[in-house]
Amino acid sequence: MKLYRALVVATSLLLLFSSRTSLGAPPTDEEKPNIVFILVDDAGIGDFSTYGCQYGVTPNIDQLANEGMKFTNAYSGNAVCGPSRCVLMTGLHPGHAQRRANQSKDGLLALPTGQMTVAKLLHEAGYATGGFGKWGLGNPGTTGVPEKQGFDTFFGYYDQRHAHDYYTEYLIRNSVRVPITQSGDQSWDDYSATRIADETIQFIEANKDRPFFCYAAWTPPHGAYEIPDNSPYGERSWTETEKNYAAMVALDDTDVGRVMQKLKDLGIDEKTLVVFTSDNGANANFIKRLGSTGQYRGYKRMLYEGGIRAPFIARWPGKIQPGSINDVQTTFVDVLPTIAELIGVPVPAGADGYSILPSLLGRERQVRPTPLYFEIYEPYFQQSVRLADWKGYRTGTRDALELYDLKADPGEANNVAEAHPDIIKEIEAIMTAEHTPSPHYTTPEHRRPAKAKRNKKRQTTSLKDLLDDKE
Ligand SMILES: [Ca+2]
Repeated sequence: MKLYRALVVATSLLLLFSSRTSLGAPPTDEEKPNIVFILVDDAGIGDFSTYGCQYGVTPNIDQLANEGMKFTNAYSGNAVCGPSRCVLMTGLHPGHAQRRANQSKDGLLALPTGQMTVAKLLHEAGYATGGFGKWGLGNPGTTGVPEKQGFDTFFGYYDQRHAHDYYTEYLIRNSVRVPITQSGDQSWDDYSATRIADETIQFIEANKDRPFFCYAAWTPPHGAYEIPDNSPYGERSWTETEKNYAAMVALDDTDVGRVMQKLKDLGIDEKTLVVFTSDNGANANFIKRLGSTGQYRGYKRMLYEGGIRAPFIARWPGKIQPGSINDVQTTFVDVLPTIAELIGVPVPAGADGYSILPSLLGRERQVRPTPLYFEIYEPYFQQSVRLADWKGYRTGTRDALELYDLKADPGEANNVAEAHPDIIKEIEAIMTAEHTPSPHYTTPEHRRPAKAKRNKKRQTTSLKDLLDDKE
């Protein structure tokens, strides 16, 4: 029997077991936890000391892991901002999701009317819903704005490019511009991340007496690599960009500490599930000196592990075992079904993921019932599949598939495709089945056109293109 089918059979049994054990009476309002979902932008798994950061420490995030559960096989939604956030919000994997690159043939796509989102699910269940930071799934005037996608309030950047400006003249609240007075000295008061973290904390305080969903989609350490004070790393013999980037990771850690302190001061930290993660792997600029993608190959925009491996930590006192480590394979696609189970509502039809609540609550050792599938259309079309410990990767739909054994080779250094034709066939079939064509993107058969058809100008993506981070 093929590995995939064997896995499905084994895990169907597990799911049957889990559905018996995890289903009970739906939680009452009193039992519904608050949810604080902290999503930082472009930080790699190697930026956090609990995951082995080589250049610095993130003590508040370490503490979150020490008091909660740390996932060691977690992935973001995709390898770049918009597509990753689309997976997170909709519960659709990258072969089904609307956004498969930051841009498309039809420009910047906005989430459509009628789209199920995590925020709508929670809003309909009576949660106060607030988002703070970068949205990226619909600009003002479109159907995709957060206040039409389940948020009572959203404060920050709607447009991804606007989010590059940390000393902006305005931020946006529910599609209305909020002027930011710039003193001109690029102080903390002028810095957008300060405002956004302050608003995050104010929302928590304002909603302390009712269930709330706080989506803290903070922008550091995404470029522009600017921060009023890079002093934690100011003395290092690094470039200013590297110092600023590292200081921006440290700022995220400080702000995690501020949120946790507020939850404790309000006496609600025991009824709050806090999740910390990042939307995609680190930018290529930070892999060499800082080791921001840890032991993994690749970086942001690549479907090698370095582009999609994510820190993922969850803390919920009395429910999640402190200091626990979980190796279940999970991606952002699982957030929507997990939250649905958590609040006792049915998983919306069409959702691709699985609830990892049994893992969070320590009820069972889950094994993922289906492979993990990713695709992305920038800088060129790529697909990847994680099937147990196998990792398949290819560009185009007909280019040769690379195969790695992640257990023996987490750095994807040794392509073992030739030795495993059966696994290759299986993964190719999964890639074909999970990829649904989208009218917004053209799917190439090959990364580069055949020689005879190739234009004089070679259609390659240079490292410079990758480093020139436009979104
Ligand atoms: Ca990002």
